[in-house]
Amino acid sequence: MAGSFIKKMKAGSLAVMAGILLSGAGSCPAVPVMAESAAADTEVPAAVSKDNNNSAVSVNFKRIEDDSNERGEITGISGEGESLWKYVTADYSRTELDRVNDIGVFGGKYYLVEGGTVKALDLRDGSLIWSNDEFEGCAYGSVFREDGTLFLCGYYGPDLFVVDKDGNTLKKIDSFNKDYMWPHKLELLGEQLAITYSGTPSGTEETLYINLSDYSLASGRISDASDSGTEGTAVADSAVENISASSYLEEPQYGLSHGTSNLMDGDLSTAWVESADGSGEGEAFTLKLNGTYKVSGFTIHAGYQKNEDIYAKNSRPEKMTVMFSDGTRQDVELADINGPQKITFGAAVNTSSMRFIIQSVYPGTKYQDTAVSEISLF
Ligand SMILES: [Ca+2]
Repeated sequence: MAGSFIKKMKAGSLAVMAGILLSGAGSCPAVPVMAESAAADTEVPAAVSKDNNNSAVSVNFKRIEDDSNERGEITGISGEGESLWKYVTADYSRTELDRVNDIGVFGGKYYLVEGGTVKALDLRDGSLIWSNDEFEGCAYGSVFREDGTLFLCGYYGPDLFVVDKDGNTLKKIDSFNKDYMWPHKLELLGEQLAITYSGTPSGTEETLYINLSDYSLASGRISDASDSGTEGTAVADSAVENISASSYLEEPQYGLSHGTSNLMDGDLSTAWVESADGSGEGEAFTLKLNGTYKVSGFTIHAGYQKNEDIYAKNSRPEKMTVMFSDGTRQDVELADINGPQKITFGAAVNTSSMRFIIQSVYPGTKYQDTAVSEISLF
């Protein structure tokens, strides 16, 4: 496929090809969009202490910015609307992330983050009860557990910071999965914590689930009665919404484009062909589903299966890693056969996307390019 005159093209250089949205990791914006991510901000003006001694104290958080600096002004307000106290943070040089983050009121304390330090103020008089400088992040997601434990995520990390009601660090995890960036929303779901990321392999918002017993990455959400949607429904190929890829080969002199639409067109004479230098190790394509489905495995026609000759001349994937939307992965090894092969996972996975990453190849006799003619999910 790849003669010296053949133009190779990175998928990321094209916006749209053949109606397939390209949403690989390369499309992440250099400067993240922060709009609507500071969910905690909206809660504070109405926040009311759960402490009986201060049942009517609420807190107002105001961010004050000038050209180069920002600071926070926090005011405690009585039930009669009278200002009880004021706490003013230090001045911080402005960055693309807010340096002062308002967390909210819980258990007689008001919580904020300033300059990466978590602080708890006494709701009665605004005095500092404790501060913890180990977070070091900009908090765009937070949630309290009933016992006063506070969970935070930093937009640029850490992915998770856990501090108890007295200010002791319980856990800090910089990253659960290096392919998932920009966590901005936390939700407690019984024994699990859901972390929502906007920088993900699929290019769309995805959620990882953490087991709170040991802070390990779960293979998915533990289902409960409140689960809705399609989770647990067996997948069908019609659930595939779009397919993106790290690269694909164009051969304009032949009028051929080996894009991702070839992966599920039911035609063995067409194939997705990667176009990276070398044999394509590390190249990948991602199937994005229109919901969360139970996937038991896949059937693949690996290699360019137009005919025996073309199959032999091009490289075929040998070992592949399949990565799921919850960050878990399964490694599979394919046989070198010009025909279908069915791969069944050890356990079915609930997922909303699948990224197939080439780890090694059976080299082609003439071309280095690695191809896949068809893939189907079950
Ligand atoms: Ca095909």
